[in-house]
Amino acid sequence: MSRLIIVSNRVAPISEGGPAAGGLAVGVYDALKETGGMWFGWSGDVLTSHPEGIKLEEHGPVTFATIGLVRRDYDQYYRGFSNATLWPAFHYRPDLIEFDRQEYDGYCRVNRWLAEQLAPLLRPDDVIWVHDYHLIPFAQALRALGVKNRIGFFLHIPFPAAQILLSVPRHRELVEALCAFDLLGFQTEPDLRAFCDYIETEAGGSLRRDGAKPVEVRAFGQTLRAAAYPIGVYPDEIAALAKDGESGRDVEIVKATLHHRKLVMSVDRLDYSKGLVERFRAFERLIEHDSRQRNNVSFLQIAPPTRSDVDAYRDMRFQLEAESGRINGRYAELDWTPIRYIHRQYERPVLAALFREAHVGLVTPLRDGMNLVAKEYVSAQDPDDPGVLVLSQFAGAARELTAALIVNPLDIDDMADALATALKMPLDERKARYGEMMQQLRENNVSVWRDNFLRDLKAGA
Ligand code: ADQ
Repeated sequence: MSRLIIVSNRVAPISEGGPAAGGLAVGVYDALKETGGMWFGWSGDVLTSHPEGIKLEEHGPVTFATIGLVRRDYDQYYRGFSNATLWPAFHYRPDLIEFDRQEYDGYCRVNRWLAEQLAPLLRPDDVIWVHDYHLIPFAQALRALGVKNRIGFFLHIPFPAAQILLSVPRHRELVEALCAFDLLGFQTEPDLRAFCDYIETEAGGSLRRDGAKPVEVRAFGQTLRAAAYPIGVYPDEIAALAKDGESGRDVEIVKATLHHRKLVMSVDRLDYSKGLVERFRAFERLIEHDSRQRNNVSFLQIAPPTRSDVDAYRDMRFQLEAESGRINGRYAELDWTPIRYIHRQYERPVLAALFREAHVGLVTPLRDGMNLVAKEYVSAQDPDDPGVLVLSQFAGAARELTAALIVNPLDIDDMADALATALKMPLDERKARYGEMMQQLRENNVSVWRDNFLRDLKAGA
């Protein structure tokens, strides 16, 4: 059996291969354990001088291969082009794009350097699966080194409409680099369509569709295939974690401080794509318009800061702190704080147990490739008394979780109305919506995502 080689910007710590880990880490690690193989990527360390070489750690049939980055590489490849240019552009925020030619050069240079580190470790029949926007030029870099293996790419974030992508300088080079992969995977059909549209209208390429099979793409002298593979979770494992955590300390504290009030809950990385300001205002609108909700419902937002060395993230953090302070100042009572806004990471079992306590999961990104929190919230519910998911139409997950209350995250009233509907939804309706979504989550769990992608990647050989 050929080995699987996973390449991603960060390598999940080995502890994340356990039951407490996220869907992606577990799904990918399971596949690695089956076939044997390697997970290669940045160690997360920022070094003062170039590393001696790759650090290899064997765990059964899986090798973890990691390497540090020097400060300049980190600044240009990771903080710069990946997170200050590609991330905003791909999340439909051209107004936030910062472009610097040296950062772009650094991005390409680090991709080439990473490819040079990996190439000597490869065997001829290895299958290589590269993840996410940090590594768009990776296949091109491997091909330049003579690597002939099958190489697939999965984009975890949205692929933007052609008119947005045109605002990224060097967009054509990026799409040409994508065409060096054998298979491209996107989260949803609209992402796939956006890519295909660019190929036809901007790259002068052509497409061939054959039923449900991946689309065949011809562009830049290459032939490759592309399809949508929505990423999932393991819903039953999350349900078990949530149930086990019911009597945990954190859950007890939340329950005790709620005093039987209802709980609306959100969990996100602190990112401008997640729509947090609009969400705070929607909660404010709910308590502003319906005074009976005051003192009857609390909103818990858990959002650990990320990428705080990128300006747009710092600005957003200040804005959110000001908004939550303003709303709490306006409505709080001696024994009630409307918004609890917490900047920290929680263990997955604790999050799952808190999701189970929450009457409403409020997941309203302005754009999101998929959004696993929406899937985790539904999975964690008590089947006999499930909560209600309020979900943005712009999360990839909205295409599958159609039994959620779907909202436009820019329409504050729409979100406030959905919150009011969710908070008073009768048990029968909650159960019916939950049942429909759980069935969908079980049918398309993270193994299905991974197996479909790897089947198509190998089938083209
Ligand atoms: P993210 O943008 O990070 O992922 P998401 O899909 O919600 O967004 O996944 C985040 C993961 O981190 C979830 O498993 C969540 O439980 C966890 N998490 C978030 N906040 C946390 C906290 N405070 N403490 C602990 N854990 C927390 C990118 C894309 C998404 C896509 C995923 C997977 O942006 O659109 O769904 O990859 O493909």
